[in-house]
Amino acid sequence: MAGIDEIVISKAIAEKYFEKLVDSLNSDVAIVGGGPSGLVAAYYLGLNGYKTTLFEKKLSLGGGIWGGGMMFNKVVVQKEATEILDEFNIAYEEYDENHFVADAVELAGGLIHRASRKAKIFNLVNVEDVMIRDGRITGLVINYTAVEMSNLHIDPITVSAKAVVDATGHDASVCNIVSRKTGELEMRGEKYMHAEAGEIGVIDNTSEVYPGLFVAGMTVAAVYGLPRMGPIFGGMLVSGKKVAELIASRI
Ligand code: 48F
Repeated sequence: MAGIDEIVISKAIAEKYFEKLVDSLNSDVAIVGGGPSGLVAAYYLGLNGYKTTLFEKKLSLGGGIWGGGMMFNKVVVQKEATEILDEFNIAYEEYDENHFVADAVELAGGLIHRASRKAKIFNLVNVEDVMIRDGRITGLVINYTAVEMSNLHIDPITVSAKAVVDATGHDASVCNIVSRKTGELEMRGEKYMHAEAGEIGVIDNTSEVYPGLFVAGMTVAAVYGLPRMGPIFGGMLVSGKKVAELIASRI
Protein backbone atom coordinates (compact mmCIF):
# COMPACT_ATOMS: atom_id res chain seq x y z
CA MET A 1 0.00 0.00 0.00
CA ALA A 2 3.02 2.28 -0.11
CA GLY A 3 3.33 4.99 -2.77
CA ILE A 4 -0.29 6.21 -2.69
CA ASP A 5 -0.50 9.90 -3.51
CA GLU A 6 -3.60 12.07 -2.99
CA ILE A 7 -2.79 14.35 -5.91
CA VAL A 8 -2.34 11.41 -8.28
CA ILE A 9 -5.76 10.14 -7.13
CA SER A 10 -7.34 13.52 -7.92
CA LYS A 11 -5.55 13.79 -11.27
CA ALA A 12 -6.58 10.26 -12.29
CA ILE A 13 -10.25 10.96 -11.51
CA ALA A 14 -10.30 14.35 -13.26
CA GLU A 15 -8.42 13.14 -16.35
CA LYS A 16 -10.43 9.96 -16.83
CA TYR A 17 -13.78 11.64 -16.17
CA PHE A 18 -13.19 14.42 -18.68
CA GLU A 19 -11.82 11.93 -21.21
CA LYS A 20 -15.17 10.11 -20.91
CA LEU A 21 -17.16 13.34 -21.11
CA VAL A 22 -15.35 14.66 -24.19
CA ASP A 23 -15.75 11.27 -25.88
CA SER A 24 -19.48 11.36 -25.11
CA LEU A 25 -20.12 14.76 -26.69
CA ASN A 26 -20.97 12.90 -29.92
CA SER A 27 -22.82 9.59 -29.56
CA ASP A 28 -24.84 7.36 -31.82
CA VAL A 29 -27.49 7.07 -29.13
CA ALA A 30 -28.14 9.13 -25.99
CA ILE A 31 -30.43 7.48 -23.44
CA VAL A 32 -32.13 9.57 -20.78
CA GLY A 33 -32.94 7.67 -17.59
CA GLY A 34 -31.20 4.73 -15.95
CA GLY A 35 -34.21 2.64 -14.91
CA PRO A 36 -34.82 -0.89 -16.23
CA SER A 37 -35.79 0.12 -19.78
CA GLY A 38 -32.90 2.57 -20.22
CA LEU A 39 -30.32 0.14 -18.81
CA VAL A 40 -31.47 -2.73 -21.04
CA ALA A 41 -31.49 -0.44 -24.10
CA ALA A 42 -27.97 0.79 -23.26
CA TYR A 43 -26.68 -2.76 -22.93
CA TYR A 44 -28.08 -4.04 -26.24
CA LEU A 45 -27.11 -0.91 -28.19
CA GLY A 46 -23.56 -1.06 -26.87
CA LEU A 47 -23.39 -4.80 -27.48
CA ASN A 48 -24.27 -4.19 -31.13
CA GLY A 49 -21.56 -1.61 -31.59
CA TYR A 50 -23.48 1.65 -31.20
CA LYS A 51 -21.69 4.38 -29.30
CA THR A 52 -24.13 4.83 -26.46
CA THR A 53 -24.30 7.32 -23.60
CA LEU A 54 -26.79 7.22 -20.72
CA PHE A 55 -27.66 10.17 -18.46
CA GLU A 56 -29.29 9.62 -15.06
CA LYS A 57 -30.21 12.54 -12.85
CA LYS A 58 -29.99 10.68 -9.54
CA LEU A 59 -26.94 9.43 -7.65
CA SER A 60 -27.95 5.78 -8.16
CA LEU A 61 -29.13 4.10 -11.31
CA GLY A 62 -31.91 1.53 -11.25
CA GLY A 63 -34.94 3.83 -11.21
CA GLY A 64 -37.99 2.16 -9.72
CA ILE A 65 -36.46 -1.29 -9.31
CA TRP A 66 -34.91 -1.11 -5.84
CA GLY A 67 -38.05 -0.96 -3.72
CA GLY A 68 -39.99 -3.76 -5.49
CA GLY A 69 -43.66 -3.25 -4.62
CA MET A 70 -44.33 -1.00 -1.61
CA MET A 71 -40.73 -1.47 -0.39
CA PHE A 72 -40.99 -5.31 -0.52
CA ASN A 73 -37.81 -5.75 -2.54
CA LYS A 74 -38.89 -8.52 -4.88
CA VAL A 75 -40.11 -7.94 -8.44
CA VAL A 76 -42.18 -10.01 -10.83
CA VAL A 77 -41.41 -10.60 -14.50
CA GLN A 78 -43.31 -12.60 -17.08
CA LYS A 79 -41.92 -15.56 -19.02
CA GLU A 80 -41.18 -13.50 -22.15
CA ALA A 81 -38.66 -11.42 -20.20
CA THR A 82 -36.73 -14.27 -18.57
CA GLU A 83 -34.40 -14.54 -21.57
CA ILE A 84 -33.25 -10.97 -20.81
CA LEU A 85 -32.63 -11.96 -17.16
CA ASP A 86 -30.60 -14.92 -18.46
CA GLU A 87 -28.57 -12.62 -20.73
CA PHE A 88 -27.77 -10.42 -17.70
CA ASN A 89 -27.10 -13.48 -15.49
CA ILE A 90 -29.81 -12.44 -13.01
CA ALA A 91 -31.41 -15.21 -10.94
CA TYR A 92 -35.19 -15.74 -10.73
CA GLU A 93 -37.63 -18.42 -9.65
CA GLU A 94 -40.87 -19.60 -11.16
CA TYR A 95 -43.87 -18.60 -9.04
CA ASP A 96 -46.37 -20.03 -11.50
CA GLU A 97 -46.27 -20.49 -15.27
CA ASN A 98 -46.95 -16.77 -15.92
CA HIS A 99 -45.11 -15.12 -13.02
CA PHE A 100 -41.40 -15.28 -12.19
CA VAL A 101 -39.81 -13.57 -9.19
CA ALA A 102 -36.41 -11.85 -9.04
CA ASP A 103 -34.67 -10.03 -6.23
CA ALA A 104 -34.99 -6.27 -6.77
CA VAL A 105 -31.47 -5.53 -5.56
CA GLU A 106 -29.93 -8.21 -7.77
CA LEU A 107 -31.99 -7.01 -10.74
CA ALA A 108 -30.88 -3.40 -10.30
CA GLY A 109 -27.26 -4.35 -9.65
CA GLY A 110 -27.12 -6.82 -12.54
CA LEU A 111 -28.59 -4.42 -15.08
CA ILE A 112 -26.30 -1.60 -13.95
CA HIS A 113 -23.22 -3.84 -14.07
CA ARG A 114 -23.79 -5.10 -17.62
CA ALA A 115 -25.03 -1.77 -19.02
CA SER A 116 -22.03 0.10 -17.66
CA ARG A 117 -19.72 -2.30 -19.54
CA LYS A 118 -21.40 -1.47 -22.86
CA ALA A 119 -22.29 2.24 -22.57
CA LYS A 120 -20.83 5.41 -21.07
CA ILE A 121 -22.91 6.23 -18.03
CA PHE A 122 -23.22 9.61 -16.33
CA ASN A 123 -25.12 9.74 -13.07
CA LEU A 124 -25.98 13.05 -11.36
CA VAL A 125 -26.71 14.62 -14.77
CA ASN A 126 -30.12 16.07 -15.52
CA VAL A 127 -31.37 16.40 -19.09
CA GLU A 128 -33.15 19.73 -19.19
CA ASP A 129 -33.74 20.37 -22.89
CA VAL A 130 -33.21 19.08 -26.43
CA MET A 131 -31.55 20.38 -29.59
CA ILE A 132 -33.68 20.34 -32.75
CA ARG A 133 -32.56 21.00 -36.33
CA ASP A 134 -34.90 20.81 -39.32
CA GLY A 135 -37.61 19.07 -37.30
CA ARG A 136 -35.31 16.38 -35.89
CA ILE A 137 -33.81 15.87 -32.42
CA THR A 138 -30.05 16.21 -32.76
CA GLY A 139 -28.95 16.23 -29.13
CA LEU A 140 -29.54 17.01 -25.48
CA VAL A 141 -28.97 19.89 -23.10
CA ILE A 142 -27.46 18.68 -19.83
CA ASN A 143 -26.53 20.09 -16.46
CA TYR A 144 -25.58 18.68 -13.09
CA THR A 145 -28.60 17.77 -10.98
CA ALA A 146 -26.99 19.68 -8.12
CA VAL A 147 -27.24 22.88 -10.17
CA GLU A 148 -30.97 22.45 -10.56
CA MET A 149 -31.44 21.46 -6.89
CA SER A 150 -29.49 24.42 -5.57
CA ASN A 151 -31.15 26.77 -8.04
CA LEU A 152 -27.80 28.13 -9.16
CA HIS A 153 -27.76 30.34 -12.24
CA ILE A 154 -25.36 28.17 -14.30
CA ASP A 155 -25.81 27.45 -17.99
CA PRO A 156 -25.90 23.86 -19.24
CA ILE A 157 -23.78 22.22 -21.96
CA THR A 158 -24.87 20.17 -24.98
CA VAL A 159 -24.25 16.70 -26.42
CA SER A 160 -25.17 15.39 -29.84
CA ALA A 161 -26.71 12.03 -30.81
CA LYS A 162 -28.20 10.46 -33.92
CA ALA A 163 -31.02 9.07 -31.78
CA VAL A 164 -32.33 9.90 -28.30
CA VAL A 165 -34.27 7.52 -26.05
CA ASP A 166 -36.64 8.94 -23.44
CA ALA A 167 -36.53 6.26 -20.73
CA THR A 168 -37.39 8.60 -17.87
CA GLY A 169 -40.33 6.54 -16.62
CA HIS A 170 -43.45 8.27 -15.33
CA ASP A 171 -41.78 11.68 -15.77
CA ALA A 172 -41.50 11.35 -19.58
CA SER A 173 -39.12 14.30 -19.20
CA VAL A 174 -37.85 14.56 -22.77
CA CYS A 175 -41.23 13.98 -24.40
CA ASN A 176 -42.86 16.61 -22.19
CA ILE A 177 -40.20 19.12 -23.26
CA VAL A 178 -40.64 18.28 -26.95
CA SER A 179 -44.42 18.43 -26.61
CA ARG A 180 -44.34 21.81 -24.86
CA LYS A 181 -41.74 23.41 -27.12
CA THR A 182 -42.82 22.09 -30.53
CA GLY A 183 -46.54 21.46 -30.11
CA GLU A 184 -45.97 18.43 -32.34
CA LEU A 185 -46.08 15.60 -29.80
CA GLU A 186 -49.33 14.78 -28.05
CA MET A 187 -48.96 13.54 -24.45
CA ARG A 188 -52.04 11.47 -23.60
CA GLY A 189 -50.96 10.75 -19.99
CA GLU A 190 -50.64 7.51 -18.05
CA LYS A 191 -53.91 5.83 -17.02
CA TYR A 192 -55.31 3.66 -14.16
CA MET A 193 -53.84 0.31 -13.07
CA HIS A 194 -54.31 -2.65 -15.43
CA ALA A 195 -51.10 -4.67 -15.34
CA GLU A 196 -51.63 -6.92 -18.34
CA ALA A 197 -52.91 -4.20 -20.69
CA GLY A 198 -50.16 -1.85 -19.53
CA GLU A 199 -47.39 -4.36 -20.10
CA ILE A 200 -48.60 -5.36 -23.56
CA GLY A 201 -49.26 -1.73 -24.51
CA VAL A 202 -45.80 -0.55 -23.45
CA ILE A 203 -44.09 -3.21 -25.56
CA ASP A 204 -46.34 -2.74 -28.59
CA ASN A 205 -45.99 1.07 -28.56
CA THR A 206 -42.25 1.30 -27.97
CA SER A 207 -41.47 3.49 -30.96
CA GLU A 208 -40.09 6.68 -32.50
CA VAL A 209 -42.49 9.44 -31.40
CA TYR A 210 -40.78 12.43 -33.00
CA PRO A 211 -37.96 12.35 -35.57
CA GLY A 212 -34.89 11.12 -33.68
CA LEU A 213 -36.78 10.62 -30.39
CA PHE A 214 -37.69 7.09 -29.24
CA VAL A 215 -39.60 6.04 -26.13
CA ALA A 216 -39.15 3.00 -23.88
CA GLY A 217 -40.59 1.86 -20.54
CA MET A 218 -43.23 3.86 -18.64
CA THR A 219 -42.65 6.87 -20.87
CA VAL A 220 -44.46 4.91 -23.57
CA ALA A 221 -47.53 4.83 -21.30
CA ALA A 222 -47.30 8.59 -20.69
CA VAL A 223 -47.21 9.34 -24.43
CA TYR A 224 -49.82 6.83 -25.56
CA GLY A 225 -52.24 7.04 -22.60
CA LEU A 226 -51.73 3.45 -21.43
CA PRO A 227 -52.55 1.87 -18.05
CA ARG A 228 -49.93 1.63 -15.29
CA MET A 229 -48.87 -1.80 -14.11
CA GLY A 230 -47.06 -1.61 -10.74
CA PRO A 231 -44.17 -3.87 -9.75
CA ILE A 232 -44.07 -6.16 -12.79
CA PHE A 233 -40.95 -5.41 -14.80
CA GLY A 234 -40.96 -7.69 -17.83
CA GLY A 235 -42.53 -5.04 -20.06
CA MET A 236 -39.83 -2.54 -19.09
CA LEU A 237 -37.05 -5.00 -19.95
CA VAL A 238 -38.59 -6.10 -23.25
CA SER A 239 -39.33 -2.47 -24.19
CA GLY A 240 -35.67 -1.58 -23.60
CA LYS A 241 -34.55 -4.41 -25.87
CA LYS A 242 -37.13 -3.49 -28.50
CA VAL A 243 -36.08 0.17 -28.62
CA ALA A 244 -32.46 -0.93 -29.14
CA GLU A 245 -33.53 -3.09 -32.09
CA LEU A 246 -35.68 -0.30 -33.55
CA ILE A 247 -32.83 2.20 -33.38
CA ALA A 248 -30.45 -0.30 -34.93
CA SER A 249 -32.82 -0.57 -37.89
CA ARG A 250 -32.99 3.24 -38.31
CA ILE A 251 -29.47 4.64 -37.85
O1 48F B 1 -38.86 5.19 -13.50
P1 48F B 1 -37.83 4.31 -14.09
O2 48F B 1 -37.50 3.07 -13.38
O3 48F B 1 -38.28 4.05 -15.64
P2 48F B 1 -38.66 2.77 -16.50
O4 48F B 1 -37.44 2.18 -17.08
O5 48F B 1 -39.24 1.71 -15.46
C1 48F B 1 -40.42 1.93 -14.76
C2 48F B 1 -40.41 1.04 -13.52
O6 48F B 1 -39.38 1.43 -12.65
C3 48F B 1 -41.72 1.05 -12.74
C4 48F B 1 -42.71 0.15 -13.41
C5 48F B 1 -43.99 0.64 -13.79
O7 48F B 1 -44.87 0.57 -12.72
O8 48F B 1 -42.44 -1.02 -13.63
O9 48F B 1 -42.17 2.36 -12.55
O10 48F B 1 -39.74 3.20 -17.40
O11 48F B 1 -36.48 5.12 -14.32
C6 48F B 1 -36.47 6.37 -14.95
C7 48F B 1 -35.17 7.06 -14.57
O12 48F B 1 -35.07 8.27 -15.31
C8 48F B 1 -34.48 9.25 -14.48
C9 48F B 1 -35.06 8.96 -13.09
O13 48F B 1 -34.26 9.50 -12.05
C10 48F B 1 -35.10 7.44 -13.08
O14 48F B 1 -33.93 6.86 -12.52
N1 48F B 1 -34.82 10.58 -15.00
C11 48F B 1 -36.04 11.17 -15.00
N2 48F B 1 -35.97 12.38 -15.58
C12 48F B 1 -34.67 12.56 -15.95
C13 48F B 1 -33.93 11.41 -15.57
C14 48F B 1 -33.95 13.63 -16.59
N3 48F B 1 -34.56 14.76 -16.97
N4 48F B 1 -32.62 13.49 -16.78
C15 48F B 1 -31.97 12.36 -16.39
N5 48F B 1 -32.62 11.32 -15.79
